[in-house]
Amino acid sequence: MSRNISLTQYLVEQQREHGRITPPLRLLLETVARACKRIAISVNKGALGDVLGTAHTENVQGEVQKKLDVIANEVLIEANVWGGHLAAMASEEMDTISVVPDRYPQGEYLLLFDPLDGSSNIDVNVSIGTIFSVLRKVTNNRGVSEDDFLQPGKQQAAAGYCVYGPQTTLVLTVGDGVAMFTLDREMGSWVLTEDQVQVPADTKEFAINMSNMRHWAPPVKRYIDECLAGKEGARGKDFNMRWVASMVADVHRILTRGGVFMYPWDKREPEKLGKLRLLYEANPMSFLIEQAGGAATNGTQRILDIVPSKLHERVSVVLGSKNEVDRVTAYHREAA
Ligand code: AFP
Repeated sequence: MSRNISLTQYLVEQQREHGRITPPLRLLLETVARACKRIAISVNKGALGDVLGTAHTENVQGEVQKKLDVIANEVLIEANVWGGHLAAMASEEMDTISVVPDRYPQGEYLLLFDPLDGSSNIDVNVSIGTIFSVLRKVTNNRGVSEDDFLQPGKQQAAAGYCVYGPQTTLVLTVGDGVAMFTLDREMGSWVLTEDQVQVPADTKEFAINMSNMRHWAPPVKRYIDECLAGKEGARGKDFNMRWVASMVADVHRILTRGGVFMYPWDKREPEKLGKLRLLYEANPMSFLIEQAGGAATNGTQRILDIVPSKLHERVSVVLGSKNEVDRVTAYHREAA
């Protein structure tokens, strides 16, 4: 059982005893955690606040924005812009990067986020979440540009998410394993409730949107068909299926009890490499999963090794229990 210490104490220990983080990174993570508390308040208002429904605007992906998408994005920007720990931010909800204005000091870190993931679940009261990723600005040229963000996920300094569900839980890695913090609403503070989270290497649970089956590539269809064949089939065991349509909720389940999550490329729009975004969805989730002993590939390549070419680049995702991810990846390599 973990010591029920606060997020602040956890981060101070990571900074002081493990030398894993710098004071500006500690400030960044505490600021993001505080912003997630603020987002949770809006999310929990539901129909009692003016937070449901659409904002009647579109984001860079051409998707209609929900009011909470816009609220969450604004909360994260406003919370992080003044602290002096960041050079710039990037968001699923913004076409281009948001550079820290000259009136504030610029720091060495870059913050990327999907401010509210799972938007299709907002109005039906199903778990949603905020996903964030932290990179260092490695180029020492003056200023900051989109190119500074185009780093492979293995360069991340930290990553995490907050899931707004039956509990409000912040899940975080700074490269020293995965820690989970539950929001104590009476104190208004994050309390460490799990540390050194481990994903079981085997599982009997897969997560995929089955309605897309006819569009999948053969290796994906082969893997899922074997799961569906159960005890009588090649796998010799029965499987269960879960699909929340909130990546945060599906990944949280996998970090908690194992499983394999897949959003693969499919032939509906062949030029699109996948639905999920590399920089602020797949990379942070892959960092967390690998830090917990799991694996994450795009079917053939480790996700954290992919060098991005565009800010809003998409990617095919297979992540979770290592032995299952390895099997799906092997099927793709055999097919290739
Ligand atoms: P939204 O934020 O647009 O609801 O998308 C959520 C998501 O990016 C990811 O969180 C889910 O795993 C996936 O899309 C669900 O996609 P489908 O709705 O196609 O199943």
